Amino acid sequence: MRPLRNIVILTGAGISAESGIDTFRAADGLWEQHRIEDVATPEGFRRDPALVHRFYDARRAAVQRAKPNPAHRALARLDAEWPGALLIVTQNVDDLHERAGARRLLHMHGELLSALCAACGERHRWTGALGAGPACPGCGCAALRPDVVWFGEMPYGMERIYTALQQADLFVSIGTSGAVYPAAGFVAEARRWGARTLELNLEESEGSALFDETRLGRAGELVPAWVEEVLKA
Ligand code: BV8
Repeated sequence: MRPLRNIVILTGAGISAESGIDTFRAADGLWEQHRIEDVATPEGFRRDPALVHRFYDARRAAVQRAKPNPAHRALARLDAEWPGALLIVTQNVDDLHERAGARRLLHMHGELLSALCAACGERHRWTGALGAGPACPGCGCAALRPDVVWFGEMPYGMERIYTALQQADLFVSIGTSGAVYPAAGFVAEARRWGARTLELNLEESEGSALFDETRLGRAGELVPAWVEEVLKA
């Protein structure tokens, strides 16, 4: 077993569940009678921008009322104390990891608190609503969209993620159903490069068979215990 130096952690909606943020499965992928896959797509936005803005404006407001939970805080502690390489790749668009203090963090599916201008490409921190078509602070066009990666769009940071997976000694997946690619393929990629793999989740996921170890339970309990274990080892 090679020494544990480089860690890659993938988080999903399950790590924010105990902060009161709905997971996608909890809403069983439905929102206002629309499948998430239909609302969270460029086609869905073209078809009905007001509906898609309602979906994201509601989530952007909810996230600002939510607080990081012990799982977010435990990963921030690991980030501060781990001497080796660490990368937290989150599929989540909330800002709870950074509000807990995580630094070595990558939002592969974008961020709710960021607006992307479809006209000039600039990104702006955004805490309010986008539904009323505010002007882009950069170019003045009313072309701001949520800065999130929709189905059919290329996730952010893929090169940095694959480089980290190649160098990983340990890959840990926390609170994700393993239903969405390319994130769901990271465990297989990590194994290909010889990493050990651990899953911390409320229930078996679609990828559980690919993990050396799966611990079932709530992230708020499993993650602090695991961080304690790793820092003490
Ligand atoms: C791309 C941002 C290519 C927006 C999101 C057929 C086969 C394979 C792939 C595809 C296919 N057809 C299409 C695809 C590709 C598609 C895809 O994977 N579709 C799925 C539906 C099959 N993927 C894409 O389109 C991706 N892009 O492939 O681009 C490309 C190539 C070249 C050039 C251009 C493009 C982009 C996907 C990103 C979509 N955006 N989010 C937003 O947030 O609104 S996805 C969104 O859903 C999340 O980000 C996340 O990734 C996913 C939901 O997953 P989870 O986070 O896992 O959440 P979920 O609710 O499912 O599960 C929660 C888990 O937590 C559960 O297991 C539960 O048990 C557990 N849990 C609950 N409570 C707790 C807990 N665990 C611990 N403690 C608790 N308390």
